Amino acid sequence: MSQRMRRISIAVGACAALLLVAGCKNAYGPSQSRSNQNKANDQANVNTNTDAEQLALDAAQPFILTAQNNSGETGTAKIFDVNGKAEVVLNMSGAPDGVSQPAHIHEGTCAKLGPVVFGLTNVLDGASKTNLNVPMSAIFNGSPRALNVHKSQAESGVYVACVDLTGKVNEGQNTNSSVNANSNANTNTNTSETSQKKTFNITARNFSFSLKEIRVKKGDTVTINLSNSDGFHDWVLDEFNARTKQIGVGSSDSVTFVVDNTGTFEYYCSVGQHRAAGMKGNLIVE
Ligand SMILES: [Cu+2]
Repeated sequence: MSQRMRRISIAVGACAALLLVAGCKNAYGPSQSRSNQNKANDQANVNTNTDAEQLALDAAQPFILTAQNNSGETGTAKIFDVNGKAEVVLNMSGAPDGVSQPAHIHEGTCAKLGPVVFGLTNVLDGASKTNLNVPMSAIFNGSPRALNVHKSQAESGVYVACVDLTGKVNEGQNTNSSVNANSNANTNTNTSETSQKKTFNITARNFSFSLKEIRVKKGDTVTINLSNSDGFHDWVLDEFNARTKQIGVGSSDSVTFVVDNTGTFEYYCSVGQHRAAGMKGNLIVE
């Protein structure tokens, strides 16, 4: 017997007993108001993020959607990991009230959209949240991807906003620059200083670097040789203005810089949400 059936039968039983004495107009009263309360709770749950979800949402770097076809509709897309699965949250401004707008992640770029890879929850009054049943790496898999919003279900052929998720994916695919920098490592001919040339070989994959920590001394000239075994990545260290090209699988690129400050500095991959997905490490300068 379902809870509701049980509740009704109890109410009916109570009613039968009470009928003799006082009638039972109010026998359903409490049951009815509880049912409404449950509905309100269900509604609230729809809009309530878990703590982990909220933290990930707050930490995620937004992709900025730009307007298309004079829609005046712009916004942000946040794509982040929640318990191993990707979640996508859109916040659009300039969206028409009460109009359900389809949204997708497509193959390709905003300039040249390919087929839909992932359908997202329709944008309604500027908001959309989708829990995709795939890991982040299924979205940021090295192929160009774009996220776009369509005008309405009736006019889904009209695009109103879009953002490229992976940037210029082909740039740097075939770079082999300075891979041999290794051979020059530690051949320091500088006689007047204690600073050294230091070279580190780092392999990138979805979503980590093979070195999580690098230790050097102030004044060192540091070379990072980045190679990529999986996905599409770069290596970026903002404080010393150092960054490799974004490279595809099997490619490599190098960057050389002088560390003129002590401290702990975070390096990371600037592609998509890779940094948030854990693609980072520390350069410690002593
Ligand atoms: Cu990356």
